Amino acid sequence: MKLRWSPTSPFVRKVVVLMKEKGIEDLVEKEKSNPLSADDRAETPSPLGQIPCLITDDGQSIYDSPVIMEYLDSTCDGPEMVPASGTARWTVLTRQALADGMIASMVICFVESLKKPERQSKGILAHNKAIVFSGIAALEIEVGGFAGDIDAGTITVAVALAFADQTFPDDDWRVDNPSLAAWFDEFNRRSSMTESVLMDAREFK
Ligand SMILES: N[C@@H](CCC(=O)N[C@@H](CS)C(=O)NCC(=O)O)C(=O)O
Repeated sequence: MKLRWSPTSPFVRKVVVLMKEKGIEDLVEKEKSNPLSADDRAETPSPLGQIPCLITDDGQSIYDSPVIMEYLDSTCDGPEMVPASGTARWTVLTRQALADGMIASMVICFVESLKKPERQSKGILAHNKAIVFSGIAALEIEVGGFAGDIDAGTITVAVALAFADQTFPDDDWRVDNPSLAAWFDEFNRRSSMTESVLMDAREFK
């Protein structure tokens, strides 16, 4: 299998953390792709041109990150990351969707930040930042229910919180969300997280 990959993408990072947690990283060859490069986007088999995109051994393209995670979970050995059925399944997938939405809003903030200051939209930045902090407030209430779980939901939450530190360095979400902060502090020490820290997309060539 091949993964269209970049060390700058939080959506790719989710997949990488899952592969490390399942112990299957060796099964997947990483192929570098810069999401800011039109040439690289054209080479990605997804018609959306986005990463992550997984290419299976028989040539099937699988995207986006939740689908790749579920594919790897259901076809490879290792601890289960997406429960197969029941309430647990919908809880994990919904938690993943919440954190994915937060990441998508932060990607919008990042793209906005690439513009000259006078061309940046304060409205777009404020709206998307509010989405992220609303997600964080919801997770602060939920965290007692998922502390200790390692699954597609908690992996995505951890990647989103790490990306919030990178996206909003001057707004420490930990101040108003102490339980989530304590959970993240522990999760973030896992080798799957310390070995997959993102680099700034502005520095990636
Ligand atoms: N919903 C997708 C989002 C993927 C995504 O937005 N990837 C970004 C990189 S972080 C990308 O490839 N952007 C390039 C583009 O949209 O042109 C997922 O979960 O995989």
